[in-house]
Amino acid sequence: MSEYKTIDVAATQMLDKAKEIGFLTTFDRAKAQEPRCTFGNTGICCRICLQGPCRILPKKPGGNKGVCGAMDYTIVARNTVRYIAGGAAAHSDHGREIAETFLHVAEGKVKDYKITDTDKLMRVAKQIGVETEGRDIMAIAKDVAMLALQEFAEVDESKELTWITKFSNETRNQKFRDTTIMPSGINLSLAKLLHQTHIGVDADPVNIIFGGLKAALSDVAGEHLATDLSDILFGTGVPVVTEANLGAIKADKVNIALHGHNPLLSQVVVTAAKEMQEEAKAAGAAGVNLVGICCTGNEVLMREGVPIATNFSTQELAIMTGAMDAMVVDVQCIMPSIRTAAECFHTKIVTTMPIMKIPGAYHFAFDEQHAMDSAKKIIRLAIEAFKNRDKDKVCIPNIRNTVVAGFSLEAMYNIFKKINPESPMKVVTDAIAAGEIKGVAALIGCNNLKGTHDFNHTTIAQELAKNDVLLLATGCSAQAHALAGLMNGEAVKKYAGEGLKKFHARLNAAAGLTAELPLMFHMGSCVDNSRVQDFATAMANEMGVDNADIPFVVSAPEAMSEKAVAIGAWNVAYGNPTHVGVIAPTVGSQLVNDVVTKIAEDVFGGFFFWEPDAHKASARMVEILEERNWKNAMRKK
Ligand code: XCC
Ligand code: SF4
Repeated sequence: MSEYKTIDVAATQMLDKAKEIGFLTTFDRAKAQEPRCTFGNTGICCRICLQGPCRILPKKPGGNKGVCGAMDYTIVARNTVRYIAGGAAAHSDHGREIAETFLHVAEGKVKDYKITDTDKLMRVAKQIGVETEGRDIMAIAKDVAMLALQEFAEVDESKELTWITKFSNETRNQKFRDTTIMPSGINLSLAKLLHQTHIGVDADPVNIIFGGLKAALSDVAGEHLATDLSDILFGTGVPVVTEANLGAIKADKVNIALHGHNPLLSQVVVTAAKEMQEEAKAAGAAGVNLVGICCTGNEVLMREGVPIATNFSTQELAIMTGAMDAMVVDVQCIMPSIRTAAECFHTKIVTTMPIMKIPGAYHFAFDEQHAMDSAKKIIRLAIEAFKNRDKDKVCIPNIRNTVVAGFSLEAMYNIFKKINPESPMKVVTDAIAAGEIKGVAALIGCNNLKGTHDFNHTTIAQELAKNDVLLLATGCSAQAHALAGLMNGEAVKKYAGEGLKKFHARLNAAAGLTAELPLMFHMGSCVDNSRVQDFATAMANEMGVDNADIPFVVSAPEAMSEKAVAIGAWNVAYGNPTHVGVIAPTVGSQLVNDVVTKIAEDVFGGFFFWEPDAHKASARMVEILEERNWKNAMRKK
């Protein structure tokens, strides 16, 4: 075991190097923050108004409430749902930006983007009720764009979000209506939630949580339309074979990392890089080599097969290789410290979005009218930097693992259809009914240095696989598996139980791909958790039961970001048991904690559970799947 809190061998090597040159990484900073303040850690510190921070101090007279009289449950509930608002705002703003560009494509106003997947455009249009018969593609695209933008703008509270109602089944839609959490407009529900949690507004923790769930459903709509419109613009993922880990950085090439979340610019960088190989060669390099970090990395991996360099907690370490010529970042999960790390080397940090700048970094403002120009300028900057690279400082860990990725729901259906052309999802539900596999688990979310980097992700994956659970993955969790060599066919042989092996063998025989299917199906970035929920909804439809009855669990083994809280919350609303591998800051109020971990199950069928221990968490997930299978079997009798 490494002296550092990571299981990644390449990361360990780079942490040694960081130590040598005296660069303090996020691993050092995480240590410096210990011990944490108990009030903050348990959620009972309120900073919502300037009279605060107020803490709950039960031993002092008057100390059991905030200055305004807010009880622990109000404070905890407000803090929790404000995470959801932050997360949903991030996802949805990303979705809105894609929708804006999508509209301009439909109007013929931009030259660097086009409609790539017309089949998906037609499918989405039909699903959301846009007329397609005999109409021009661009007219259909425009209607889809307008509907997408209306999701944000709607203020009529009698309306319902299209991307919720049209992609969820009727039992869930009714559940959302009955519990008053069906949103009408994305912006409205986020603004309302901030209003609801202002000082002196809502004191009722249950009402606050329901406001939070409404915002979380807005998050689903923002994510789903981001995924749909990105697929239509850039193509829907198909299986690709590539590699992961720092060894994907090449000593003889101009290396550019694509980091962040929004594919609008990175996708164009991929196209530009193909055209600029010669320019790089003229500078003495063997070509341009792109690698991905975090979800921008996942986007370009799914569609273009760009290798993964690393995930969230180890982003600084990609720079420590000394061979990273430029790191291009857009939004979300970008540590400001990459700029400081870059100072030790020749690396150029390039920010690209108006809301995301880092002092001292280059800023190439993204503008859809000049996307290709910007992409080329960025690559030229990297080529220039390459010329200044200090060869003596280059040290790339010789670690790379084969990755088979690119499993959009469409790609998975294409495989399932070869076994069952009529009802593709029946391939999965039949295997569950036959007891071959126990169910499906989605491994999602971030890294969190309260634990050991990537340990929970990979341990839970192995444990669930051993117990014949079919695995889906997104986000930094997917990257953790890829980095560790779990996202390929070899890992199936090594870690899958007998049933899961049989299931995979059948899929492999049908799929007829050159590579064997991987232990977990990489469904994309975090906004692509909408694909995961579509998978679950399809299972429920196939089984003819409510979402809350399907053998399906979700795990965010190292959750960190506000977006992860939003995703977790809507998963619970959709009826999914949701494991979180860190203790959530809801434990400061027994009442709120009970609502989200127990009472939620009575209302939605889904619930949270906090379990930092990967083995215990896996055991609990297997138990949940078995229990749901048992109940389904009883129902049939
Ligand atoms: Fe960020 Fe999406 Fe979390 Fe990774 S998984 S740390 S949110 S990059 Ni989304
Ligand atoms: Fe304190 Fe109430 Fe202000 Fe929160 S809202 S900081 S509990 S006075």
